[in-house]
Amino acid sequence: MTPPRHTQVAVVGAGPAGLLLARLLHLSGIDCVVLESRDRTYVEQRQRAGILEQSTVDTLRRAGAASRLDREGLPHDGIELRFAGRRHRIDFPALTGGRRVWVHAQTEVVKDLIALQLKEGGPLLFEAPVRSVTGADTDRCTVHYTHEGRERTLTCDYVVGCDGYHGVVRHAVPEHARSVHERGYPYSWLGILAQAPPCYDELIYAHSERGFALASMRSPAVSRLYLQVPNGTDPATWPDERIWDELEARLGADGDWRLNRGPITQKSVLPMRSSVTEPLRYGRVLLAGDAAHIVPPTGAKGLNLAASDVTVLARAFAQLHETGSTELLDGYSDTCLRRVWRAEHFSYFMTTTLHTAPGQSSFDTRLQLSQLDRIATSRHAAAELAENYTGLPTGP
Ligand code: RFL
Ligand code: PHB
Repeated sequence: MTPPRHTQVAVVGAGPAGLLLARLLHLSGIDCVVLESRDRTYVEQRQRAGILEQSTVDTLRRAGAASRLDREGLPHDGIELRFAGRRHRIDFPALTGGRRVWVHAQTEVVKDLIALQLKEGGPLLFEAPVRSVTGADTDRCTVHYTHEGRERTLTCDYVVGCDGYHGVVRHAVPEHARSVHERGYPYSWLGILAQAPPCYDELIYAHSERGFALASMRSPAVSRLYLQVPNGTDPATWPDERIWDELEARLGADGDWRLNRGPITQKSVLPMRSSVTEPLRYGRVLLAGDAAHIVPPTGAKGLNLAASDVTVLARAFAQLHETGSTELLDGYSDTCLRRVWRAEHFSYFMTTTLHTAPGQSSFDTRLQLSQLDRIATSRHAAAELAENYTGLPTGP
């Protein structure tokens, strides 16, 4: 099949942001073409997020992409904080007026959205890397990409960069028109996937003198676990037994608590960064998801922010399509950035409260423990965490 030469909306990137946007546009009768640089297997296997907020689940349901999520996803009504030998549960519905989250792997969301797009949606081209986008400030943009060894172009009314943190679409915005706000962290996560039943029925976020640890899951038979490690750590220096021993030491709250050990099927080190590129729109180019902002994973916000950006954007394109009004599109950047900055703050807060920085002073550790004690003893402090974790409703 010859790829189309023109479309209404060109979507660059087939991660959760690009795929969900394409689905929502299809449901509004808007033409789009999705261009993805990697192959389908790679995109479907990339291990990433595991927590979906209520509003992400609501959007996936509205998009008709939640049947497996509704069968296999695990609703969670709380998380456990462990610190200073104490265990404290945050009860989400009680603190937020009924909101909760779902444990459901990003890989599964992506597989279902790809299957729907290929069956019902517009063209989705894999192994089609976009090189550049031109004409952002003209009436019509051009996307330059490669497919099956040939240089191709796609003209469109709008381009949406859903091409992740290392994407190219943001470079279509001149440097004078964008600003980047960034922050690094002096630690990374070693993440594993293990064939072992989860050690607990909710997620455990643990502060410890040895560093942060997180116990999550993918299913009743598969655990997903993370350990804080120094930046630049080679996963090969962490044999399986060392990982299990360290997880047990950091997560253990009392003597009789045990982790379920099992074969480790995946092991990788993930650096952490906070970054926001502003604004999210320049002329006919828009940015969504990790292409515009990233957060450290401690607040479980990245995928959910990507989903809320494209929910707002799809509504704006639907308004334009139906009424000719650009009102929502003109407000897209401001609407999203408000939520983005809230999530940036929450992710930064969770990260800096739970991790131990190299050379951290005893003063800073006492402040962290005081903050955790406050969350454990004040309904207001716990509600603040619960509201942020379960996510704010998607406006406007
Ligand atoms: P993605 O998923 O990076 O997808 C971008 C896509 O664009 C393609 N691409 C290009 N295509 C064409 N031409 C080019 N020039 C291109 N350049 C890039 C890429 O191949 C890719 O397919 O961005 P998107 O869609 O914005 O989605 C963002 C999420 O993937 C990300 O925010 C989350 O995974 C973050 N995250 C979490 N988020 C949560 O909400 N809850 C969590 O529990 C959670 N846990 C996590 C996480 C991220 C992690 N890592 C690996 C950083 C846990 C981890 C370990
Ligand atoms: C995950 O299950 O991968 C996960 C859960 C919670 C986080 C980060 C990652 O904060």
